[in-house]
Amino acid sequence: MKKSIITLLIVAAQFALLAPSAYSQSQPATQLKAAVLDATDAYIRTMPPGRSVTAGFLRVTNRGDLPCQLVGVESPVSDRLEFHEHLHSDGMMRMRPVSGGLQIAAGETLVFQPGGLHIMLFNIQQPLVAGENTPLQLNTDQCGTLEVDAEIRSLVTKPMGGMHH
Ligand SMILES: [Cu+2]
Repeated sequence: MKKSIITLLIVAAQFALLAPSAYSQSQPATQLKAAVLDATDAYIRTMPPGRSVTAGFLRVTNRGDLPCQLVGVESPVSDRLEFHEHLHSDGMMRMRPVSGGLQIAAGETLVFQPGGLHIMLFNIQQPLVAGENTPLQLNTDQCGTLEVDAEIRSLVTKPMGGMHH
């Protein structure tokens, strides 16, 4: 447990150093193809008026021979992103940040979906326009980074009920 806390601190420190420059130059698409991780069906939701928080979803498949651990995610529209999971407790749907990263075994697919694992994006200061795309960058421990083009989808089509922060 202590080790994972230290790891998180290191990751946080790396974020602090890397975040300002992460999107200063567009990453070539070839970097994505070289990675062992493969993402599909990535999207984030538009926000209701007056809100600055939304959620993102995708499927990540590990096509390599070693496990990959997702340790963080970055976005040009948010300075604070978290992996969240939904829990049912006492008949209530709650969500909480996932601590210690997300392991994806070789050959496995990790699914972020409404009502389950998801990416929370906080402090969004710009409108999200349905139909446009926005990048998400997933950082791993030993499998490099995975840059994903996420579609912005209207909240109206599939509302994510009971979101509270
Ligand atoms: Cu959440």
